[in-house]
Amino acid sequence: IDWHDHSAGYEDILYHKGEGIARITINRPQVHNAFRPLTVQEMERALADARYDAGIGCVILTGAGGQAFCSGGDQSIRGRTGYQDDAGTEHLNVLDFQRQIRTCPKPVVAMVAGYAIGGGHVLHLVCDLTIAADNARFGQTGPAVGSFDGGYGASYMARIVGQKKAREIWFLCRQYDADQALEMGLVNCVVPLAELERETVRWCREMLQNSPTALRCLKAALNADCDGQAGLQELAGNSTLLFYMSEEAQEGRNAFMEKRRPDFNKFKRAP
Ligand code: 2NE
Repeated sequence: IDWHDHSAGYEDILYHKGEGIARITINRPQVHNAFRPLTVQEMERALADARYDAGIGCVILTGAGGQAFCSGGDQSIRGRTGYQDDAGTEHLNVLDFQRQIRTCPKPVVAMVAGYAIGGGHVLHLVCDLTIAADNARFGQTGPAVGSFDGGYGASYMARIVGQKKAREIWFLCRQYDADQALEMGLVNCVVPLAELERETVRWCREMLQNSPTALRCLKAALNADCDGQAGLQELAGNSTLLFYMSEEAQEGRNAFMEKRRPDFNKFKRAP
């Protein structure tokens, strides 16, 4: 793929676009792509850009170096209440980014080589699809390092792998290889490391052939099943979007603007 570099202005990530795909790469390989607040802020900025770029149909999230997708929060800057930025303010802003991935109306695909561990594991979990290299290793470390993710990291994980397995993953802090992850339903496929990007792009291209509105509504529908009223809001927002496109809805707006009574009688009621 002919990637165009949009990384200027970013410090902790690389950002590329090509053929309707945006690729966000965590670029801190010296710490297995652990994130600090700045890393998360930059991923948020890039994902917002990808969302609002009408030329982009899906997003790849990955890590640089081939040895790690992401190893979670950078423990060297962990303070009393979160991860410290340069001003000393402490954040758990990765939780906002998780929600941003969920509510992005375009598919977000995790492309995982090497470690997806701790908060990095939860990041791949909340992506819509995960394509794993054969060197990928998955797991949670929270209870071993004095942390946990009781949000998507717990309940959404349990929806994917089941309650017993989710408790095993969290309570024992083991690591699982790519084949074990595939067996648990944690990833969509496993390919040799050398094939990882080619295969991920192949999945993206297939999705790009399909109706973007259908994908958008399906993502919202699948989210709604897990996300309570926020999920219903997201799904309902898509209904509003589709309704705005109809003549019936436009009649309401037009009548208001033309200061007349709307004529909804001309629209047939669907059975
Ligand atoms: C990922 C893992 C298992 C890899 O082990 P190994 O032995 O292959 O590599 P090593 O030597 O541990 O790591 C290489 C370098 O990366 C740093 C290491 O300290 C080491 O640095 P040097 O000794 O070469 O200077 N590094 C790796 N992960 C880091 C991290 N997360 N923060 C800072 N430096 C890191 C092994 O490295 C590992 O277990 N890493 C820690 C995983 C972890 O516990 N992550 C945090 C979980 S909590 C979390 O992410 C979280 C949350 O639970 C809730 C909200 C927000 C965040």
